[in-house]
Amino acid sequence: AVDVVCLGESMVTFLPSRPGRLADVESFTRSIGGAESNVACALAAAGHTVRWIGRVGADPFGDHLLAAIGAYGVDVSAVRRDPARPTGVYFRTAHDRASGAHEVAYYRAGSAASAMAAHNTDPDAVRTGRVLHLSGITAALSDDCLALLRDLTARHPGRPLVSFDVNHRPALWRGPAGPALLELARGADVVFVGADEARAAWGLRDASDIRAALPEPDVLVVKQGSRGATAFDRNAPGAREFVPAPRVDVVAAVGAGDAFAAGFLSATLRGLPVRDRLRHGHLMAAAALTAPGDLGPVPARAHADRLAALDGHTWG
Ligand code: KDG
Repeated sequence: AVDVVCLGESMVTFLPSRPGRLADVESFTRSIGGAESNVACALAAAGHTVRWIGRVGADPFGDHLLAAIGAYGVDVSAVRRDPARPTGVYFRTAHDRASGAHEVAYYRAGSAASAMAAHNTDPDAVRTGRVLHLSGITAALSDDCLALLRDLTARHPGRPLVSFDVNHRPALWRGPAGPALLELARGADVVFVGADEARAAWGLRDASDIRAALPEPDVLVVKQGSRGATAFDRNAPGAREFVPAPRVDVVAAVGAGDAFAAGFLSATLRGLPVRDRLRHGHLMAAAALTAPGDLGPVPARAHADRLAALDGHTWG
């Protein structure tokens, strides 16, 4: 069994060569994106055994994703190729330091990944990890994808530890996302949600309100942007822990949440206490925030441990 299985859509990502609106930028560099495969790559780079399960087209971009994700050391052998549907693609703008705003253009409706369903997903490949990591993005891709996530978050004995990043993407939902995202989060063991997402999807204001609405997961992590993150862990003394985020000069914010989840899950697999899980989440996020792509360079484990052990100014 591998440490972690991540399931979701991966896309070829086009990063702009300069700041500006999508309507104005003329050239882009090809890269890779997709929340769950980002988590998979970061965890593999951090030394874990990881399988990514997705569906890509039988096209050159599908070839590229398999090669690029495989090059991180992620097992891509359970990824299916779809001869009838294309690999998803997305373009985004550079981070605007002044406003923090960015534009995203998805070309993924009807993509190969949107055809993921229980009947074409190998159940052994999905369930034979210690952790199964999923996200709310998949739920928005199609009815079949939503049904697959419902299946995978159903509680039953012997299932892997189910990790769920809410990843609210309003642009992908045709109806309201809130109820489905809440239902899926309730079925998970570890949940990641941004305070901004919880406000947009569920109208909830602070970490305590979010915990009150989501009491089921053993671990709930509320990410409070540049301020830090709060974890509620039913099995930890104190049950609630806040760790401030280190201050960084943001180059690109996209992918920081995935990096945070990877750092937190890596520390979880290593049995570290909740404070250190949060610190490792912040460190991976800082690496992603200070790199232009959706995936940042992952610090070596010994290096990350030294940074996580720093006190004083670093961790407030
Ligand atoms: O979390 C980063 C992702 O948003 C990005 O890589 C693309 O998966 C993606 C999405 O659906 O927005």
